[in-house]
Parts: sequence; structure tokens; C-alpha cells
Amino acid sequence: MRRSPVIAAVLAAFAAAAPGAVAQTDPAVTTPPPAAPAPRVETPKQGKLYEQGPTNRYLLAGTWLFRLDQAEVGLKEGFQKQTATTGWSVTTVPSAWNATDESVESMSGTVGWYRKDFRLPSRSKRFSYVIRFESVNYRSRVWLNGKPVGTNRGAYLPFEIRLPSGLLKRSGTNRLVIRVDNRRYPTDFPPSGLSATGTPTGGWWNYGGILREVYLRRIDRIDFSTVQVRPVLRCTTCAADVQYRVVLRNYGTSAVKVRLTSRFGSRKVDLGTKSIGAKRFAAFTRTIRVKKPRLWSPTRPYLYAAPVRARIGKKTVAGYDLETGVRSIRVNGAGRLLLNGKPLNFRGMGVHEDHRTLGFAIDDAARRLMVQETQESGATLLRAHYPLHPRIHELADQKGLLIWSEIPVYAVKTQYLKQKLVRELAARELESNILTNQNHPSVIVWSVGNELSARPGAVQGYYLARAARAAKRLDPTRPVGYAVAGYPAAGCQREYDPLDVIGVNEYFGWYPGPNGQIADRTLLPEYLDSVRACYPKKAIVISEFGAEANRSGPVEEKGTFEFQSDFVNYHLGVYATKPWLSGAVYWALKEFRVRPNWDGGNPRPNSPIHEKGLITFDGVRKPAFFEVQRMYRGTDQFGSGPAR
Ligand code: GCB
Repeated sequence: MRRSPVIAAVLAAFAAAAPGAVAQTDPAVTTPPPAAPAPRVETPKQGKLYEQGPTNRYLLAGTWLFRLDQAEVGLKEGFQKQTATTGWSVTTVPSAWNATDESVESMSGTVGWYRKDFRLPSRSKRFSYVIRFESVNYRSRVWLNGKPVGTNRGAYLPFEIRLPSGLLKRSGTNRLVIRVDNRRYPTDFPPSGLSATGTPTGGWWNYGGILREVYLRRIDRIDFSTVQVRPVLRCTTCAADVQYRVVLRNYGTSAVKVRLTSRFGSRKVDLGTKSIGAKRFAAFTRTIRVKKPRLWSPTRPYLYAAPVRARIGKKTVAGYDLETGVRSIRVNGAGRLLLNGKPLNFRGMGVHEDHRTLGFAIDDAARRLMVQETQESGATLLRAHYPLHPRIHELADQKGLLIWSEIPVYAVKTQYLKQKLVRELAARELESNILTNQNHPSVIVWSVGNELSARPGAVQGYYLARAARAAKRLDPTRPVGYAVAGYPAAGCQREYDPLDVIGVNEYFGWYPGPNGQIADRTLLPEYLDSVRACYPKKAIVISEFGAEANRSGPVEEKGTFEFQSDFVNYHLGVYATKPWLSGAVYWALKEFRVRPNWDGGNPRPNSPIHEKGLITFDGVRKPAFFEVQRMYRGTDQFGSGPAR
């Protein structure tokens, strides 16, 4: 069988990392590594950085150890070397090991090792334990007490690994080791690439590490495998049907009878009783009707608590907390997004979870600030190129921000998207995002990617059709979207038929675009009309517009604050003349690290910082922030007319 060079490279990389690979000597270690820090064994405490999810979560915080891989060695030998007691330094998790390293090497990626020694919170044999990683960039291999227990690839979505009973030390010290490899391939999400001059490309910095928190989950026989509480609202004056679907898993060694209950606000919901065999799953479903629901909207983000509890006899053995909201989001026959029956014309902000000193391992303060600054700008929607941290989803639910939820299928080249494996992995990302984030009323669109080729062709068409179908099957209540590079030469594309929402990334008057087709901003109104004419039945939103700014100067000069202010005024002014538009998102709220040699269209760039942000990396608001704020606040974003 002939393999493509990339798949072969991927396989070769895996082979090189496979346990038992031929050991090589490690020439890199010539000086003795620093002395090992005093071992600190901690018993994790109950705690969580976000509310929604299973109870009995223990934060694996406190002291972790970290070391960069010392050399490219076979995994077995590498593992022994890296887990020896010397050479580690103390760190905390979340952590991006290259948070402030702006070198080409840092962007290219490497291998780092994390270690955590801990005791179990309880010795009882009744409990099983699972480790939950919220986001590790990019490939992970996990060992418990020296034995491999699992692998994962891809950041921004959680993965869980069950810790086998036979390996766990119930009363002694357990050692968790994670090898994180953030070297990426053109088949990854986002993909790696090289510019003509050999520097890494990419849309944001390649921070390596355990970027979001890690939990130890304690399970008393029963665990939640899926929890879906889905309010369906057919019209704004209709009753809501709330569909519960909960799948439980019995980790125990004998069958148990489980009673499942919930609430919806103050109303009790009985999900029934089932006997679940050892190691088996059982699904509980029930739909309740809420006669006069209070609706969730950005102006009144009303939430219903819907905690789920599982009992064996009188004992509550498992709990899952969640809050959700009743609202409808759909695209009508006239190609308009409707929220609770009213035409949406949101104004939003694109964001990255980036921070000057923490990189992508941001803390709660940074997340709160992101939401606060977004709301102060007058925006009512957040968009990122990847699923946001669960805490941001919760803040959005509580404070009334909408979310355009996207998977990092970002500018993947057609030659790679053509590979079945790549499309399957993309489908898995989508599925995981929907299952992870579906209970948040803030999420209004599942976006299946960003800027694949502007001329989609059969390969992309196939991907979009499959992705849209999969999203609809998993969640028929939300529209499916995708963000395209906005070029007039692209014309109308049949391949976008399966989508409900088309996002247009438009940089008219900023980038020249191929053959200078977007250099002249005055061509924007006509271009937008042409997009509308292509897709009269789809909702159309501007998913990006923006201009870099890092200094004061003439209004005609790209890169000045004056240019940026004028740019946002012009673009928002044009959008205001398009009554069919369903929304517009400025790119981006705040500056972030993008890649070495970034210029972003600015004649005087400040690489690697992306400077289209309305707020500097260090938190200072540029003049355009206030222009946007004035115009966003002056826009009727939620249709003041009657519901349709
Ligand atoms: C885009 C990308 C975004 C970039 C932006 C830019 O179209 O989707 O990730 O940051 O352009 O500034 O060029």
C-alpha cells in the first residue's frame, strides 16, 4: 500500500515513540542534572474550577514536576530517563512550558514531561479513579506507577483515563507521569506548516504543556458517561420540552440497582430505576414539559438548575451538576438567525485564551477579564478557533454572552483533508465538542472549521457534508456553521449547501488578498451583496474583520490607531446597511502571540504579537475599542420587533 508522505511521517513518529522501540544512547546528557527537589506527596483536595460536571472531583493542583525531554530517545529508555529522580524542576499545573519563549524552536514544539506524586483521597476499595485532563497540547502519553495507562491527541477538549485498580496504590504514593509532545503535523488541528523561509506557520502560538487543569475523579461504582439536558422550544409562546438523556456506567464488580433523579428548576424529575450489570452501561431518558418557561437570552440570561443524582438504595453515589437555559436558535426561510424567534444581529469578539506570562495556561482571573472586557465593548458573542475552557462557557451562560463554538479544523490543506484519517479525527473533535458543551445555552452555533481552501471542491464538500450531518444527528437544535475566507473570486459554492450559517472572514481594505481583490475597501458592500445572492437561505455573519494597530500616526497609514479606528467605523457602517446580516465579530478583542515573523499586514509589525486586538496584550484599550463600543452599543442586536 502506498502511503502519503505525511501519514508515513505520522506513523514513523508513533513508531519512534512506541514502547519497546530500540533504545539509543543519549548523547545530550554530558553534565549531571540538578539535584531532585524534595519529593512532595500530596493528597488532592476536592475542588473544581468550574461547576458543571460530576461531583467528587479532586484538583490535581499543588506541586508538579517538569522537565524538558533531554534528547530524542526511544520511548522506553526516554521514560526511564525522564522518570529518574533527578533533573526535575518544580512547577504548577496548568502550565505552558514555553509561555514566554518567542523563539522559532518554541513555536516548532518539543517534548516535555510532567510528574505528580499523590495519595488517594480514600483507601476504600469501593472507589475507582479516573484522571481527567481538560486540555493538553498536543500528544499525550500517560503512565501510572510506571505502567502506560493511556494516550490522547489534540488540545482544547477533555479526555479521561481510568486508573486500573491493579496499578493503584490505595495507601502508598502514586506516581503519574505524562509525556507531552507538541511537535505537530500538517494533519493536526491546528496543522503545522512552514513558510517559504522555513519558519513555522500557524494562527496562534504553539504553547506546549498541560494547558488546563487536571482532576482526579473518585467514583463510587456509578459514573456519568453522558449527561444531556436539552430544552426544545418550538415557538416563543410554546411550552418547552426538556429532553433528558443520561448514560450511566457501572464501574463496580457486581450488578446494582440505580435510581436516577433530577430537577428542572424547582420541579422534580424522576428518571427511573434500572439494574446495571457489572462493567455495563445503561441509558435513562425522559422528556418533561415546562408549560411557561422563562427564556434565556443575553438580555435576561435565566438559568434552570438541573442537577442529576444517582442512588443505590438510600445512598447517593454519584452526582452531576448542571444549569441550562430554555431558548431557541434557528435559521428561518429568509436566511436569518433567530434567537427566541427574533432576528439576531449580534456584535461579537474573537478571542484567544492567551496571556503575556501564562501563555494558554490562563487562570480564572484572565477568564473573568475576557468576559468582562467583551461585555464592556458592547459585544454579546464570543468566538474562538477552538472550544473554550468550560468556565468561560459557564460565565457566558450566567452573564448572557453567546458563543460561536468552533473546532480547530483551521486552514487544513486540502491534500491532508483528503486523507480519511484526518477527516475521521476532525469528526471526532466535533463530536467531542458537542458532547462536552451541549448543555450550555450560550452556544448558538457548532462551527466545523475555519478557512479551509476558499475553493472547496469535492474533498472539502465531503468533509462539510459529513460534519454537518454528524452535528445535526448529535444535536438537532443548533445551526451548523463554518468560517470562510472572504474573497470575491471564490464565487458561489454548492459545497456550502449543508451549512446553516456561513461566517465570512473579511479583511477588505486591510490585506490585498490574491490578485489584490480585497485591497479596496469600497468593494465591500458589493461583495457582501454577492455573498447574500449566493446563499439567500443561509444566515450570514461576518466571523472576522480587523486591522493591526500599535502606534499613533496618519489615518491613511496601516498599523496606526487612527487607521484602525477608521477601519472599524467603515466596516461596521457597511454592516449597518445590510439588514439581512445576522451578526459581526471583530478579530480580536485582545492581542495574542501568533508566530515568529508575523506581520499581519502591518508595515511596522511587532512579531510575534498579533496586534489587531482592540486591547493590548497588557490590557490597555486602544482608541478603536471605544469606536467599536459606541457602534456595538448603538446596534439593535436582538431585534426589537415582534417574534417571528
Ligand atoms: C484569519 C484567521 C485568524 C487570523 C486573521 C489575521 O482569517 O482566521 O486566525 O488571526 O485572519 O489576522 O490574519
